Amino acid sequence: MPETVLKPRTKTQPKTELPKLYKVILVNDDFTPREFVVTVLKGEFKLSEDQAHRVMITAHTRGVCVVAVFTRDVAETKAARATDAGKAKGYPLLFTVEPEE
Ligand code: TYC
Repeated sequence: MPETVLKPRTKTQPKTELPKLYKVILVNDDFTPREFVVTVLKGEFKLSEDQAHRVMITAHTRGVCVVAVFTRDVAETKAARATDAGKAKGYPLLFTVEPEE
């Protein structure tokens, strides 16, 4: 009697690696005006007035605040543009980038 060959029931999923994500972090300082920080957060990260204000206050009181998470290129470009916006006005405003755990 010929053996019955069973087809495996599981479908093989194509392996598409998810891109690693990076956090953009806002760092507090004693000089940049609060309203300017809010303006940069709204302009560069498309946060609402309310979101931008909360992020700014969190960085102001705790020292740092995660603004948003992006792929590496986008995170680095946005952090650099936002930091440069402060530099252009003579402020030490700083955005850094960290890989997500
Ligand atoms: N600490 C600043 C001030 O009192 C405001 C500020 C908040 C600056 C957050 C930077 O990431 C920052 N004017």
